[in-house]
Amino acid sequence: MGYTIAQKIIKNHLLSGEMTVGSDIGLKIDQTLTQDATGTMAYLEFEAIGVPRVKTEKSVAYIDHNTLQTGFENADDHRFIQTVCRKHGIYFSRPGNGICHQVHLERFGIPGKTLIGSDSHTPTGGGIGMLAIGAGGLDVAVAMGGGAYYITMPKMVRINLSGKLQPWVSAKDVILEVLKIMSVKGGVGKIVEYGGEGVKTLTVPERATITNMGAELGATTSIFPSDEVTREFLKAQGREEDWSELSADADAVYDEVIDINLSTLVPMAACPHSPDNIKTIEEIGPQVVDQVCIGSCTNSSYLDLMRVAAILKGKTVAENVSLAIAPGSKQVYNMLALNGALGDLIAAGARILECACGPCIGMGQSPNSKGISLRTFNRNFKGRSGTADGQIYLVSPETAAASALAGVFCDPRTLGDEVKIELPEKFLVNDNMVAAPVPEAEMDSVEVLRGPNIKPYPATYPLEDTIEAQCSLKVEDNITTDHIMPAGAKILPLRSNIPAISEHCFTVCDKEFPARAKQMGKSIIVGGENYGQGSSREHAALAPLYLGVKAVLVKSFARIHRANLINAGIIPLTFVNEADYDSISLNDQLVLPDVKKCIVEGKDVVIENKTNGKTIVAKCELSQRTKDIILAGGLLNYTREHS
Ligand code: MIC
Ligand code: SF4
Repeated sequence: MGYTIAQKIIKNHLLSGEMTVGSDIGLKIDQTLTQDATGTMAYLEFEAIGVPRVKTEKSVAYIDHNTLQTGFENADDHRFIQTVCRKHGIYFSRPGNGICHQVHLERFGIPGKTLIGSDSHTPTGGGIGMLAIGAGGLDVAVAMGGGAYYITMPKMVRINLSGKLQPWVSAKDVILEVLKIMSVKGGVGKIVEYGGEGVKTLTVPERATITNMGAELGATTSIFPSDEVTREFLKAQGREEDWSELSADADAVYDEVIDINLSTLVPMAACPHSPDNIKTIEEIGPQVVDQVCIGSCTNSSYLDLMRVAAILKGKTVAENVSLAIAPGSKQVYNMLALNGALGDLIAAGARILECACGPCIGMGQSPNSKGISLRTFNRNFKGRSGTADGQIYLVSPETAAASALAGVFCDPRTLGDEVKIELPEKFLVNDNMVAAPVPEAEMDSVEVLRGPNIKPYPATYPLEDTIEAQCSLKVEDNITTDHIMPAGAKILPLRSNIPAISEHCFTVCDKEFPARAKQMGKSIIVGGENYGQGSSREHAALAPLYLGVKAVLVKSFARIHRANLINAGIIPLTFVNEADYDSISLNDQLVLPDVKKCIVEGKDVVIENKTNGKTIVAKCELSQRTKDIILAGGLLNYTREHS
């Protein structure tokens, strides 16, 4: 039996476990990346582990999220990350150099290698044939220290692409179609592989748009083969020597196969408030638009922005629309500046932002009240834009640009002749904004600079025999990490200060939650399906940990968040009988008798509801390693105990 692309990479990096679906496998990690919003915590954790120099082939820290410096916090954190990197062997991509995933794809990604990143869109690297996975900061810290990265061996999904995209239909429309088919929880426990004749019609940046937004499927990662198209891209980046061929064996076996004919796709949008709420632009009709934002790690490549510039050239953005554009990297920005396309964007009235995440994470450009905002981004969760009642639609750059001119939703196919933009034979390569670390012999000369906003990792304790706690919150299905630990310009600067950021935990759902949880001392959160979907931010586990949450009991979990809960020492429980969800209410007094024994013995956990007298059971499916982590009170304690 042959192997899929992902299985081949896993096989080459397998440190422990069996490659059978559902078993815990440990992978050797070749490269890591961090960004600044998760990075400060990840490097504090790396310091706590105590390994002097990173043991990966390449580790890169990017500054791209917290770039709005409205107080000292973000600048202090950047300085901390910069000095930690210089000392411990990590490359530092300076603010202004671009969004981690875009820059990593351009400059560092290598087919066949493993990459983990403290950001859920790390699978962007799958566009170049890497096994690239989003993880919590602590997992990244452990991998930097040379430790394995553990995942559950996923199922394999094959998406067969046939045909060719029609003019004005974009890679974004491909992933929107996949989201329509699979939904935001359809990818949990799976790796999505692309194959078929249609693959060779897609460039690397287009493939990366698709693997990037595969994060919204809840998938472990997504991956394309590495072929001649990949070689051309790497050659144009001056890195042809990094190329190697990688494809699935003809007799590889997939658990699920989906066929998509690219020729039949049309421009689409993900409507408020979920990336899988898909309609065609035609179906939406000519509704008035207030704002258009172009950029983010999904759609800010040279190709994307050149297409936008060609559409806007010589025209003016509609009077009722504010158009913001953030190029994905310094390479893209600089090339647009040199070839005149930037001038076309400026002349048309675009508000040009620095190359960073910006509006995607609510760092500025929040839309007006009830404002309709078309964005080329990947998430449209409620409130994420910074405007609680903002109506966010996720679209392709072509649809975004056409609509910015029309002032209403506009199907770009109505624009007439296609704009033909080819990938350049040579990208503008200048890595002057990537600072190298000092040689190991000089590391002692580097002082790590810490600002007053940096507070230590919250205290964790070994698991108790029995837990008595109250239900501090009850939430519904599809709760995102943006609900649990909101981001945005006001809250993101607190990422290195868990006591302060905890005050915002779950406030999107219930303003009283932080105070109530603190007052209860110990508590349990109850939720529905796909709990914790979205980002990799471990703050969505660390803030509940700080507020005394001992267990989270839900119908099902999203992968990264579940791992982050375990890393924080919070017990992840799922209902054996989903109907029991109805038998727990806010403030109920719950007892988990002998929970420690149940976990050690791998038995179901009994939950006695003292308030209504009902008893239910919950599953706690853990491998030996994750059991040990929970028993130790989290991965940091566990790593210290095992090193
Ligand atoms: C996001 O898109 O939600 C983020 C901000 O990039 C997060 C990471 C974070 O919260 O810092 C992610 O996707 O992991
Ligand atoms: Fe940045 Fe948005 Fe991409 Fe997250 S999804 S890494 S916030 S651009």
